[in-house]
Amino acid sequence: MICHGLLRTLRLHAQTSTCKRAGFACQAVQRDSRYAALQRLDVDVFTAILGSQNVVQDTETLQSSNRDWMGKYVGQSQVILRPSSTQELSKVMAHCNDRKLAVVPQAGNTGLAGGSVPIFDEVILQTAQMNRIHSFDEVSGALQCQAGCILGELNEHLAAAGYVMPLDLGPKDKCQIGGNVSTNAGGLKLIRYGSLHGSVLGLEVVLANGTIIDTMTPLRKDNTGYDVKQLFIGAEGTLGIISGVSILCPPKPAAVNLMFLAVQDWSAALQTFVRAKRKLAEVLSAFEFLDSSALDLTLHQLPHIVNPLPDHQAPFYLLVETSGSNGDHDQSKLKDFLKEAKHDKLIQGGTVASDSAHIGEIWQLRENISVALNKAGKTYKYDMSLPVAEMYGLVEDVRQRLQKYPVRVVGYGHLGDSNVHLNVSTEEWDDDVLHDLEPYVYDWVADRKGSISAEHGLGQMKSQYIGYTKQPDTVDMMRDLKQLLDPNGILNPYKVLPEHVSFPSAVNDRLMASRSKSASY
Ligand code: FAD
Ligand code: 2HG
Ligand code: ZN
Repeated sequence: MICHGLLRTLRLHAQTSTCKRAGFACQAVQRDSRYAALQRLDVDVFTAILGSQNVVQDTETLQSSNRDWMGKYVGQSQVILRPSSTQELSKVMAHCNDRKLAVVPQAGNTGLAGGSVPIFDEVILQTAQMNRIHSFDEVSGALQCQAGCILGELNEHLAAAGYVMPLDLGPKDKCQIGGNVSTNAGGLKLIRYGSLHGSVLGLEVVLANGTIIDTMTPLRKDNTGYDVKQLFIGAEGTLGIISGVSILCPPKPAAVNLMFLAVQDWSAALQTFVRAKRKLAEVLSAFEFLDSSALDLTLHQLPHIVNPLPDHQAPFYLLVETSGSNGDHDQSKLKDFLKEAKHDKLIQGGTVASDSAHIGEIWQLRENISVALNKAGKTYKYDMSLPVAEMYGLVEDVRQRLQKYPVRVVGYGHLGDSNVHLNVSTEEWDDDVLHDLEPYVYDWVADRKGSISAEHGLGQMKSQYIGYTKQPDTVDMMRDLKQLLDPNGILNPYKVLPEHVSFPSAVNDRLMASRSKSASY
């Protein structure tokens, strides 16, 4: 029995190949003939369920919804569906399942792994109209809403009651809570509020066949068997469509300070992090970093962004935020921290922002690095979890490796979460650059037992590399779960769990050895 799974994975591995599309890797996928093509009859059924205004087929809207935020992945869908309620969504899914029409859920379409757009002619299922807030409990902090609510708008709603969402990320004015949960987004405050696996209390999910799974509890504790909602957090729309979210929100901090610090090397950055955890302790709410390459690129591409330290040149910059309930208390902690860090020569210089305009200005710099990269040209984008001491080594190594090319290698990310964003910026996609990057960077991460996706997900960009982080038996178990929940495979096909999975050579050798052993029985 055990070998069955391994053999299944081996068979898949034997077919591994990648295609090249204009200098970036994509899976060697062909449209799966299991899926039906959209017919007039389908459009009629959708129109009867949703009304004609919510079945969109105009060329301009189709073009923009088929294209991801980076302009890298472009699908060929012929129809966009916009349900307003769980019931409508359920009816649409039941029809798609009966007809074997493949479906891509799309929320704010800010995903960075190509998961939110079709590859072929999949139906695009947009959740934007499912944007009602059901309830907010000012005592417990439990918010219940539809999945299409925009993150920034939820924050505005909560502000009136003195609460805030337990996650924050650059595209907050576009991304939706359903998209956040489906990617298990990390963002800028994970160090403080933890992952969505902890703060999501319950979900309502519509399965591929239209069945509605309702776990929308406002309760923090529920140990009645399997915690089913966890399956859908980070599933990137491959197991079900999230229609409702129940989430625990923390009180909005009354006092916030943000430091922007220059440090001379990676070791000083790490020591500053340790010092911040010790000295700032419970008020520490963000610990981010960017290298000088990220700073220069962002200031160059986006002239409206302000350099917080115009008189300093340093290899690394840190954003260290405190959030608490008592300004004086936090200020005194912050002063102690800065005094020690300066005394021990950890930091070269810095500035402290305590009013919201100045704080916002500094966050703008950090939040716009990806926007600047998009403006600069094409970007090979990687999002790795690595042991924190080693994580910048990846950026240095790749910079060295790509020296011969006219590229800019940029490193930044969530130092406090051991998550580095390695970005290689080029004018145009380049096969040679790609060849030197992949699978090299994935091997680099696998060798250190890291993760090839810390927060953006696998989407269509990284799915074939899932085996560089997940073990073969785990991949097989994921396939079984997918088969159970979506037997026709209509939900976000070709993503996350592709037909062909690559494994690093060490895993391959083990699989081959185990296959020859089982063959001798
Ligand atoms: P989409 O992009 O529309 O969808 C993302 C995935 O979820 C797709 O696979 C889609 O099919 C699926 N999906 C969407 N809605 C549903 C649903 N209701 N049910 C089931 N599946 C669904 N990410 C981080 O983690 N941290 C960051 O700091 C961060 N910063 C970013 C900064 C910028 C400038 C940009 C452009 C992106 C950033 N991202 C970040 C990535 C992205 O914003 C997040 O992944 C976000 O959570 C995606 O939300 P969305 O609403 O745009 O989802
Ligand atoms: C961030 O932390 C996002 O800013 C985007 O996760 C990272 O574009 C990227 O590489
Ligand atoms: Zn990030």
